[in-house]
Amino acid sequence: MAYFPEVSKIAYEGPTSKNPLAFRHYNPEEVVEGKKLKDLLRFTVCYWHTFRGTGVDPFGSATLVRPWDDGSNSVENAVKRVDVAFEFIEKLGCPFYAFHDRDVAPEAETLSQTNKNLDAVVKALKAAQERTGIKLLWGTANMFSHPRFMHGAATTCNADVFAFAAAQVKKALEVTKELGGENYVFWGGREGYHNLFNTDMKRELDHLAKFMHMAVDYAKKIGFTGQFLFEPKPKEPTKHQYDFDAAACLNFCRANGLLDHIKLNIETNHATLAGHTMMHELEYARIQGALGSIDANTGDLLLGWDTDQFPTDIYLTTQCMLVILEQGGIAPGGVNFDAKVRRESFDPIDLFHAHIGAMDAFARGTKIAAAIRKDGVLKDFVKKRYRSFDTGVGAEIESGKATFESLEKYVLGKETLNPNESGRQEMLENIINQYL
Ligand code: XLS
Ligand code: NI
Ligand code: NI
Repeated sequence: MAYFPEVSKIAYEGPTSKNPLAFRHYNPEEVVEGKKLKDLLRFTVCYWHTFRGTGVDPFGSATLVRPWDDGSNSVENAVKRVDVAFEFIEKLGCPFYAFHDRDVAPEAETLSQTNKNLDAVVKALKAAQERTGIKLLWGTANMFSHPRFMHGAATTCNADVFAFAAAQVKKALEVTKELGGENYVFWGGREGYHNLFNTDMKRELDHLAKFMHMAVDYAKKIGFTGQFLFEPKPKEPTKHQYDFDAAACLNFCRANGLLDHIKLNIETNHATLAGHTMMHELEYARIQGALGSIDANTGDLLLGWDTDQFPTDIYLTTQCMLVILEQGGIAPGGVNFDAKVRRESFDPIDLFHAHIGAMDAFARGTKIAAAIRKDGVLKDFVKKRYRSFDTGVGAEIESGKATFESLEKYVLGKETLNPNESGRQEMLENIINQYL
């Protein structure tokens, strides 16, 4: 049975194509910086927005038309959705998908029944993966929707809820392994707080560290060799999320001996909510060897919340790819479209338009970034800008030889300092525009 009968496999038709259901820039076989685009970008469809999104917002109910969904919480409905999802992902030509345990299978009254539901759907997912060759980029656990997690999961004040969360992640790791998932993600969910009058921050952070160590230990025990990813987000749902941004996450990992086990999953809309650009967050993670994967979406700068829109801005994707190409790719991570169609875009076919546009935007950004890198325009400028540290006193500073005394002596012995040079920001911005 075809759930998208009006769509056949989306083909690459080149930049002049007027067909809205074709790629203009994403040619999976095209080689950029030595890698096929499909292997470099590792595009991923995310199950929660694309197959569980309904279009609800705080002011209105569901709007999205999903004819295959009977609206029930049954396992049958969940298994049927697997067929829909894989037909969609296959027609789109996306090599990966990602999910939360609770998006793919319904939660029941008891944990044991919930696990059985999950097993039934995992069986269907596994068969669909084998049939289509589509792979799992990452799995994760939803520990924020159910009311039990109102105070958080690993940072809850209720030890029973902590235990439940641990059992849930144990199972999520098992199924991620079963499905050959290449990564496992921790996004904080409700790991944060609203008010310090009722919060023991120290205890909560210690518990979170214990929880993540337990996950790392259990993964080792069951032979799950995928990469762990920590996803920063500054706010929403809590006012203060502990995983605020890349810097906060890396500090947490470093302080708690987790740095060797965990990399970051950087999301565009979370970066901007934290008052950073995506490029800043990516570069901050990359220079510390911690850039693991990305949640590729975009926010709306006029709205102050996580709107999770599909990325279409070539300037943004170019900036992302400048950093990703610099680190030689993103594998075993990928470019996951943690994005949802607007509630006014309610037809199933809008899912295709959204993903095609985002994939094309990333493919174009990749080629633009590669051209910029090939000509060395930024690299050469930046290298030259710091050349005073290549020799003489600068080299002594960098090598650790210099001290306050030696630097004072150096300055006292000099008539005048070397003059500053222009940062040429506008010129560089103009040069980048020549490539767009
Ligand atoms: C929510 C997060 C979430 C994670 C996975 O804002 O982006 O979707 O990516 O739990
Ligand atoms: Ni995300
Ligand atoms: Ni998000």
